[in-house]
Amino acid sequence: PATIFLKDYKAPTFRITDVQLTVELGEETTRVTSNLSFSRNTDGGQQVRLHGENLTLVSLEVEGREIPPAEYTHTDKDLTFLAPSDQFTARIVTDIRPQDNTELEGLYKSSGNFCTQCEAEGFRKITYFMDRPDVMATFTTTVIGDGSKYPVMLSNGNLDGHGTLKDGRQFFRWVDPHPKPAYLFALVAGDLACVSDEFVTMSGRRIDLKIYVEKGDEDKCAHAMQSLKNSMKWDEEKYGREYDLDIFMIVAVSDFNMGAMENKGLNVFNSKYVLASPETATDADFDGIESVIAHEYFHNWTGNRITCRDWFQLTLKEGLTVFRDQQFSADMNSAAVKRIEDVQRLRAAQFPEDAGPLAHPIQPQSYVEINNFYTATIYEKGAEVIRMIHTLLGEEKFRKGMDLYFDRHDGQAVTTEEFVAALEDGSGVDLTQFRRWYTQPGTPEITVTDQYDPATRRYSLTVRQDNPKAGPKAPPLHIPLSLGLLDDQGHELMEGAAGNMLNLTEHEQTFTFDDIPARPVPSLFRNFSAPVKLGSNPADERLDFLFKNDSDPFNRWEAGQRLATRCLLDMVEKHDSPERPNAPSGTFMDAFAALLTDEDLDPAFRAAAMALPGENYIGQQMPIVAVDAIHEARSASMRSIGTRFEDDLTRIYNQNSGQDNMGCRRLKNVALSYLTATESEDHILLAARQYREATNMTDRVAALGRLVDTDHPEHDAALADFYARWETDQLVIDKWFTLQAMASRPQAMDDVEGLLKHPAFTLLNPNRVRSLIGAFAAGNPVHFHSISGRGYRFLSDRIMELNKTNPQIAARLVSPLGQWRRYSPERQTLMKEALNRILETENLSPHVFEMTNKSLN
Ligand code: HT7
Ligand code: ZN
Repeated sequence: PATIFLKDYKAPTFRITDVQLTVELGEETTRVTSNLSFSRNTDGGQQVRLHGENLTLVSLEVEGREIPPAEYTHTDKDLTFLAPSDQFTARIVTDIRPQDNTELEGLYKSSGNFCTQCEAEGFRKITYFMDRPDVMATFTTTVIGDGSKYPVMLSNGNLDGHGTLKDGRQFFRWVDPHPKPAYLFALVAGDLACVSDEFVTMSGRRIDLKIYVEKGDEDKCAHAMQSLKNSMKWDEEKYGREYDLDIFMIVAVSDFNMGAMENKGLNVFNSKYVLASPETATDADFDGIESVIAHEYFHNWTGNRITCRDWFQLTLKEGLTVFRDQQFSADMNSAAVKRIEDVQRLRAAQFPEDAGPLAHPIQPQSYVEINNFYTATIYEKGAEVIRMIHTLLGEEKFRKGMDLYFDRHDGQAVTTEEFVAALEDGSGVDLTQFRRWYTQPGTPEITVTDQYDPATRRYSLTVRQDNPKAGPKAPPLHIPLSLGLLDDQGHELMEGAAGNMLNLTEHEQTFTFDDIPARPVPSLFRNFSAPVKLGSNPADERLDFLFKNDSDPFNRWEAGQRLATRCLLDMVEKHDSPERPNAPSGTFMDAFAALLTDEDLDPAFRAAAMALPGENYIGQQMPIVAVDAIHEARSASMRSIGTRFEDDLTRIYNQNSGQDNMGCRRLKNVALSYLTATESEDHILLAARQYREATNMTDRVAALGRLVDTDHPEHDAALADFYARWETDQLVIDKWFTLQAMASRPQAMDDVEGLLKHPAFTLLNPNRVRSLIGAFAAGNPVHFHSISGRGYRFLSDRIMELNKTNPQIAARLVSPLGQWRRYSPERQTLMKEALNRILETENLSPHVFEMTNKSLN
């Protein structure tokens, strides 16, 4: 397959300025009639090339004249003809078969309803078009079909009319006055229920809000609707952005490749990010819904009104919008806990990506298949880059820069360079060096040494940055280092508890601080002020001190995690030696003990601080991941903490039971995880009781998760009960698959293979694939990396099967195998064997080819 390069970007010769689309829905054939208005954009000849895939061309007319086949060229990828003049119209009729579309891109069917997914290049599977984001047109869409089967017919914009045609078919006409690229087109038709509300904008306009769901799910939309209203209000208050149509619609579908899609005025959502009730969704699900609803809504300005010039600019809209949704969730909930979760996510997905064969800058230079570039780097690292701009400019100047960006580029398709220039011009802050973040891959590694001279009362910090992935000659990045200095009582030594912001711009730089009465303890990169790895490892005593005293909650949590990581790594290192410890160090245990009695802490923060780092994270700290030793060290630590602090943990468990509060539930369930780790009968029965008596899904799933890892009779009983109880709720059954996919008990691999044959399992539903196969590969290190190679074969077999029906989803499963360099030689061989098997598959899609081929590098 061909590689596409950023350097080859050329503006289109012609633009399409208006689209009049008629879609006649059929059970066999769906007919799409497209009336296009073209106008010249650049010099460059008369040739017009339209993208098109899996289409049957019925007819082509230009300026009202039917064009005979001799006058156009037609391949399986495009349609080319000559423009008669600088401005002209064309009418193209095509037939498609949405009912056969298992790739879930273009127009397809989900649970009997029609829906679309056009980002990135799906519109070309509906009709011939200049399917590139810098071609922006107004759209009028008429949907026609059988009103008894599809009473609801939706598209982008405002409703302009509906009725019945002479032949009895129903039609709905939608007009979207805002020019948009084709990737934001959407169409939905089906027998759906609707939940309505309204929002009055800051200028007093009344907006209809509609959430469409399958019948019977109406009672699970309240949280999504409230999140939408909160998002609309927040964007007005924080960024001065008002909604711009008369109606905002969300449709929940059960077959969806990603989380959701920001189509103009008609967002299509994976039902996982809409439907929730306390009985069926966990607290984490509720948070996920809030942030995804906000994310898609915020795209209306950062993505839709101002879009990307080309797909190399994807982070322009995605990084910025993730940053905005993170800010929103931080404002709605605990900002500290939100920041911890965002950093955990970055470290879990983006850091390995940036250190492995699939590393790329947030603005890539080339790609084979754009769908493979919806990555943690583009999204999560992209958001960190915007956050650093926010930190460097400060709240007020950042807002000025954003205001200028919106004013200057409204209605345009732009580059990240234009974004940074607007931020620079609006704020007056020079971002010349900062721009390197857009083109350098890799996670910078920071080493810090400090010195204190009591005679001069001068303290100095020498900070060094290296980025091995970017190569030894890579120029230094501009890195904001938020710093606090604490005295031996834990008091801040510098103005303002938020600390000082240092600008690290050289490879190595020394910062000095005068009038420091005694050697301070530095608190570095407060609130995780830059997406870097801190190499230097302070002594346990210093970490313990920061854990107990730092006023920055992120760094307080971080110090605890570092202390825990150090202990766990020590246990791993001594795993095969006679002095193998079976518990974390005394310093860690004392710090943990302090948490158990600190009632002043926010319960959610306390829960986050009490949780041990996960096995994958511990593995990331080792040059070669010692899979089994890590698992044993972590399990032994859980067990020893549970045994040593049984009374305190039981007290915390009891105190926080029966409270209708997310933080309390989280804290209680962390306590339960330590208690059950002891494997004592009493605590297993406690989990079983919690499972049975739970009044919400958070508690039920937390308890089931504990039972799934045991051989106790309650294991089978609870799993059977859960399935029987929720058999008809697909989102809940996904949880049932995931819990089993992540179990570490010895027979878990047999269980996972057996689940493939379960009647509820299907490779055609992406949520189900993620719930079993994705969860196994990413969340079950012991079995996935089993030295038998069974886990790798299991994954590669599924990728090869999925390659035939849904290449996007297949390709997304490849990356765990790409981490082979981080494992022992035996595992490396097996992982590469699995990758090579995939590469030898017949009819390999470009999606899977690109991911597999790069993963072997
Ligand atoms: N902008 C949306 C991306 C998306 C997508 C991309 C590829 C294939 C399917 C997809 N569905 C949605 C989602 C977002 O970031 O908001
Ligand atoms: Zn997005």
